[in-house]
Amino acid sequence: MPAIVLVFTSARIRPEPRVPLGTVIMITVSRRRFLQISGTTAGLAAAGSVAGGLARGGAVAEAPETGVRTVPTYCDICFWKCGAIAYVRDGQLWKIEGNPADPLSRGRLCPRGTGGVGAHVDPDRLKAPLVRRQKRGQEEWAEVTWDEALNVVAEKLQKIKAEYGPEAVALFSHGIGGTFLKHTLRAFGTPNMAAPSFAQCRGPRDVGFALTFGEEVGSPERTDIRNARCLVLIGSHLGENMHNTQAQEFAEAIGAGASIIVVDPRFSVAASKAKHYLPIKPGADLALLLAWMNVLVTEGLYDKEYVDAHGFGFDTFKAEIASSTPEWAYPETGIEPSVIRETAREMARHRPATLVHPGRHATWYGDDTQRSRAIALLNALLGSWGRKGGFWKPVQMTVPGYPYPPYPKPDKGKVDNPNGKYPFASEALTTGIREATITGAPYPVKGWMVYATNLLQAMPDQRETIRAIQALDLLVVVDVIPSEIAGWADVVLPETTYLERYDDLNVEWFREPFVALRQPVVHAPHAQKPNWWIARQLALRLGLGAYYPWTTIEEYLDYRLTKAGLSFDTLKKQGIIHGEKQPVFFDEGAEASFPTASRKIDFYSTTLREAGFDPVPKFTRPEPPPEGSFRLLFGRAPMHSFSRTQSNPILHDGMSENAVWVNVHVATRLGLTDGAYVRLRNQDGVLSARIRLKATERIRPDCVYMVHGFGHTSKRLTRALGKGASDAQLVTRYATDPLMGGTGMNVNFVTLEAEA
Ligand SMILES: Nc1nc2c(c(=O)[nH]1)N[C@H]1C(S)=C(S)[C@@H](COP(=O)(O)OP(=O)(O)OC[C@H]3O[C@@H](n4cnc5c(=O)[nH]c(N)nc54)[C@H](O)[C@@H]3O)O[C@H]1N2
Ligand SMILES: Nc1nc2c(c(=O)[nH]1)N[C@H]1C(S)=C(S)[C@@H](COP(=O)(O)OP(=O)(O)OC[C@H]3O[C@@H](n4cnc5c(=O)[nH]c(N)nc54)[C@H](O)[C@@H]3O)O[C@H]1N2
Ligand code: SF4
Ligand SMILES: [Mo]
Repeated sequence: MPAIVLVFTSARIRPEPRVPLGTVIMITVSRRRFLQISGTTAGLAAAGSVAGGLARGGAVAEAPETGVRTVPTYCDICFWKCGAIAYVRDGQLWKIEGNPADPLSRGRLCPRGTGGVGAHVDPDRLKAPLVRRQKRGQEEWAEVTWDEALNVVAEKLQKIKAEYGPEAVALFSHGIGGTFLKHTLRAFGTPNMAAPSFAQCRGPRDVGFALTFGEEVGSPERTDIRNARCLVLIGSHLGENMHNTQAQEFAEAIGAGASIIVVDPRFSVAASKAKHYLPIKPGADLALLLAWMNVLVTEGLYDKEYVDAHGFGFDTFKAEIASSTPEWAYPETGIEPSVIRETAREMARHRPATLVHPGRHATWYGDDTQRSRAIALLNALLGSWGRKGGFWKPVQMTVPGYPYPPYPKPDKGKVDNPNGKYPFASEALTTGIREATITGAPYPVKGWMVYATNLLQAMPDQRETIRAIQALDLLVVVDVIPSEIAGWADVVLPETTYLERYDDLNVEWFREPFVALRQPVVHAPHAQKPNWWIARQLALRLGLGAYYPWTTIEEYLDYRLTKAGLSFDTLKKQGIIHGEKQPVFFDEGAEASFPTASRKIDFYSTTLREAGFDPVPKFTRPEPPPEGSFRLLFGRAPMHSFSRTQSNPILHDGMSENAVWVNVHVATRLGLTDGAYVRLRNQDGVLSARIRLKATERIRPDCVYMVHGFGHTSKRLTRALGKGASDAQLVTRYATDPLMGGTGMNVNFVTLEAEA
């Protein structure tokens, strides 16, 4: 392995030979293959087989299925949608592998995708529809039939509509499975639907890039990681953040000798692969970005030709960043001026194949859109947008939608962002709907339908979420397991897992166009039903049958594919159909268009100026933790997705609890020992569940870190209950981004208490 140069500045951090908790599968084999993405958990997966083959549960009694069959589909353990091939042996789900024909998985799944078998066999799964029998939140229900459950929901929705109008019903949903419920609720007449993937995740990034280049980064991100010669990761902890394609391309870039620069207060897995590691003071990234740009401009290292051809307002931008020198940034960031200069020059050396990764979970400090805009501007200076090794332009196949009658036009506008308070909120705000539910303004919200999002773990300030729930007339949760949000529901509807259902087509925006199919591999083991069936049955009961001219989803899918000139049968066999390659880089003939106000790359944004915001990003120092407190940071582990996989028996075995990372010198000073249980108390007095302490040199002394998604409190999640602590519980404070309403959640401070 080539030498890895580690740059340590103010923080006393040293790399640790030990692999961090939760990264057991990150085996350092070689530079090329350090990320063991493929079949590492196949042995575990094989152990998970239970009854549930497609041969069971049919109307006609069939002979038991024998032999092995394979079914192509796409994964849903996270939202990346990797193409997979599921194996069924003697009627039982056996294992899942990557589909080699799929550009997202490229034949390999991440550990979570491989562990998808566990979602099917999880004994804690919701099995039948439930109707609440006790006070909200007590998790006491009666099992009912689908007819009874859907009738209750339809009746209550009609009552809310009659009293307050259809807009008083809101839908929270995450992922492609929400498509048909959205359709039903649009037909019902509400415009209010939101996902945490905007205001709690990528919203500021997409808005920041759109304000600069006129286009969003999107998902999957349009990042050409595999061709990057220099890759800059600012917080993006690829390798722990297991978005499969990106993790694979990251390994490929390292294998090809790309220069890696990692900026993170914590020595992440990605940092261990870096040529330069910058342990930044949390929240100071914008200062670093401005200083980097200052160096590129003052030393004349930026792509002048590209900026001249495509840039708008460069001279004003240059004047604005003139004072943001590395010396100015040093006390803010803790990164020495020489290091800032050296890394800026490194980026310039490899341009335009230098990719400053835009990140994904960008809701950190409340100034996130401006920080993301600075990342966009740095890429613009390096000329990487539209260039190989930078950002490609996504392409997509044309697959027409199903022709439905037009939706009714709601009388009232969307409830989440009254009077355009957040002028650049390009998608709906979950927190805005929550606020309207609590206050009744601008108008009352009385019903929530929640699909595949655990709002109690995903939204900041659980107390506010519970307050909003208490103000509702109806809370319906569609989930696969008894999640925390299901625990508060009036009606719980059990969905089939992704391995037991069709979903809508994935007509992907990617560097090559393709369409992928999710299809049933095995039968649902109990009374669970797929989302399309639930959405359709609900529509029928709401008198909206005209919006469901098809009776089965096969009819719907066949119609769409036929219209596109594609064969449903072929797609069922292959799981994927490729479209024709198209140019995705400017040099190859992709159009260099920038749909901003100036039709160019906005170095200076008149759009922002007119809305009363800084036209060129400016740094504001984040509030430091009070003496004796630490900033709470959080992130991902390769074995888990958010709060959705901790009860999955296979993934639970891979990592059963999280730990809190604390700088070893801090731990020693506080008399806390590695591996012992502690509790965290936040600035508002909220005390966490007990969590193991990981005393390490791999984190700055001013912050602590934990993996998100643990600390479940739902009584019915028997395997996950009481294991580890929840960052979400401690996020009682958030800083709202004034541009687009994103909720910066890295603004909570905690103290540590030894567990007796
Ligand atoms: N295994 C797995 N992979 C996933 C997911 C999952 O649930 N599980 N979820 C997917 C989704 S939807 C998303 S959005 C992404 C999220 O993944 P990313 O976008 O990569 O992650 P973030 O949560 O923004 O960043 C976490 C990292 O930022 C560092 N950090 C914290 N504060 C700061 C700071 O002030 N400055 C800097 N420079 N770094 C900081 C933390 O130490 C940590 O290493 O992961 C995706 N991939
Ligand atoms: N404190 C804190 N908050 C965060 C984050 C964080 O790191 N820390 N991360 C943020 C980010 S980046 C994002 S993208 C969001 C993610 O937020 P969410 O999308 O809400 O993520 P999960 O918490 O995993 O909740 C998913 C829910 O869907 C259920 N589910 C899984 N599969 C299915 C299915 O097939 N059908 C149905 N009906 N339900 C299913 C799961 O059981 C679970 O209850 O959270 C954000 N909020
Ligand atoms: S990244 Fe992993 S969990 Fe997500 S879709 Fe792909 S294989 Fe599944
Ligand atoms: Mo996310």
